[in-house]
Amino acid sequence: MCGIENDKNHPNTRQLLEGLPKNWGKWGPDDEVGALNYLQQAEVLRGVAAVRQGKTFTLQVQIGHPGGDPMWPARNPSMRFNTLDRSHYQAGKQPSMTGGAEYCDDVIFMQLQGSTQYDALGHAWYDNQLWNGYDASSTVGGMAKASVLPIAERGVVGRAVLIDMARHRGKKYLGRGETFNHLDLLAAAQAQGVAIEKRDILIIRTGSMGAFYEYGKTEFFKDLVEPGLTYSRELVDWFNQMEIPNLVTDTIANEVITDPVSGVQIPLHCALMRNLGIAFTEIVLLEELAEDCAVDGQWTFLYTAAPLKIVGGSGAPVNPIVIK
Ligand code: UVW
Repeated sequence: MCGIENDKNHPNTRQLLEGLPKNWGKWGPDDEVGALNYLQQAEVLRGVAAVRQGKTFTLQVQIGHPGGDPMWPARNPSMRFNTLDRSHYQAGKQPSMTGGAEYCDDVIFMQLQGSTQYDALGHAWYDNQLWNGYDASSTVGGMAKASVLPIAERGVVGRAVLIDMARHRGKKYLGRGETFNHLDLLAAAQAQGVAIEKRDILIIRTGSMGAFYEYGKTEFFKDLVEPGLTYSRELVDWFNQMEIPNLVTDTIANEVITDPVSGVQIPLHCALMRNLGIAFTEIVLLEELAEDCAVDGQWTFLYTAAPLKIVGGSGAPVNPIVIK
């Protein structure tokens, strides 16, 4: 990820977020899934009740797409290699199984934030403390606290609402660095004829991932400043009051990385993930789902996601499925 030198003209993250709500301790001193605790049986049933047509959509981008993966260029691209295929049998390096069966195998080396993924709640922090107050030294050599594993063990199921900010602004894709806030989300929801309800999983489309595949990797990453949510105290309060368990977007960072007002970087990772315990899901592909919602007018559905169970992981790939 990108980063800038600390600039004395900017407040630090603690100063920026001073006095804002924190959910530390709300679900006990050992909690590692945060606001996902809001998704109890009643919320699962609310999600199930949103299913009306039986249509299904998967939201993951492809890992190893020939055009490249939509991840920060500073991170290593995914590399998948065959360790066994037909060529090994042809070259006499591998005997067929008794009876003649053959098979192929492969390995992958990838950044856990290098595709559609759940971030661990401890993925980003400031002041040496992670979600729920865990010490940042617990991240060394693998996350001992607030890793992605407890999220993966639990799974995520609930009612989700899709807010199509790009469509709301009459655009195919939001522009470079184009911002929006919770009031814009509410205006878009109203225009879509849908209400964002308390404890909804909030899915926001900017069109960014569609742009990645349309323009190609080189053009997409040229001077990239992602569009997205921007920090304000009111926005953080709104997420807290709405008890949003999970923020899902089609951008790499789920927010405009550098707050245009304060200059502080990733303030929403800090205010929403670290302090409120809201799970972050990034790099989802929403083009097909959004098109379908625009046609049938159904913007809410059952959302299910099970990130991979990676011990100590700061994140894990996931292929969310929604059912309308
Ligand atoms: C950071 O913001 C640090 O990473 P990501 O966008 O993958 O959450």
